[in-house]
Amino acid sequence: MAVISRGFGARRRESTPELPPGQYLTEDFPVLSAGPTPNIHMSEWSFGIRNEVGEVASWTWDQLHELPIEDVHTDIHCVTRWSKLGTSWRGVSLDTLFEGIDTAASFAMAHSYGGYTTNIPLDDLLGGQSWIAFEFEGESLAPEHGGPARLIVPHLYFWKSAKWLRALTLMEEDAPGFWEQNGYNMHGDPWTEERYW
Ligand SMILES: Nc1nc2c(c(=O)[nH]1)N[C@H]1C(S)=C(S)[C@@H](COP(=O)(O)O)O[C@H]1N2
Ligand SMILES: [Mo]
Repeated sequence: MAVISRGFGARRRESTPELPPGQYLTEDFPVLSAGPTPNIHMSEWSFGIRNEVGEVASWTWDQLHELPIEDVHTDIHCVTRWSKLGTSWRGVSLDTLFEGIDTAASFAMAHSYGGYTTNIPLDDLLGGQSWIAFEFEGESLAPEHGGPARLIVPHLYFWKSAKWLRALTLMEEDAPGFWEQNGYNMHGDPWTEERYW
């Protein structure tokens, strides 16, 4: 038993050095949703950021598209152990959206249409590390993958990348989101395997 698992692990690491520990490569794009896919029309869509004193900045779909749009090429890693390398996205950097935001908070809660939540430190959202993405591989983001727009925070496990993103609320103290209340890690770095508590 021990010999077999040791051999398997070693072979996996040699063949794919770019994978975080315990991950395997997939070519397809699994859909992982805790509930039904919400149906959101562009004309009703908006995204808002609420700071810790309750001030809200918000953008309509058209306003979001007037901001600088970036191409993002990145690997993604799901805590259920699949990783996908070299994915292409287009969206707006959270750095751009935070330009006019006055905050001393250190954490954000992402809120999705449909009710999903996930918590992320601002140190992981800012500095060129996260985007609101609305295109995947040159096409509009499919509803099951979070369209019209989702958060991507690709350096953390993919459960932090909230699909159908609706708002970020900024918090001075960290608080658990949906999966975090159910045992997932508050941070979620795939390279140090921050999977669960
Ligand atoms: N709103 C919402 N966002 C979500 C989820 C969800 O259930 N609802 N699942 C998370 C999990 S666990 C993963 S792995 C990724 C899956 O994204 P995909 O379905 O596009 O592969 O979305 C994350 N974002
Ligand atoms: Mo996941």
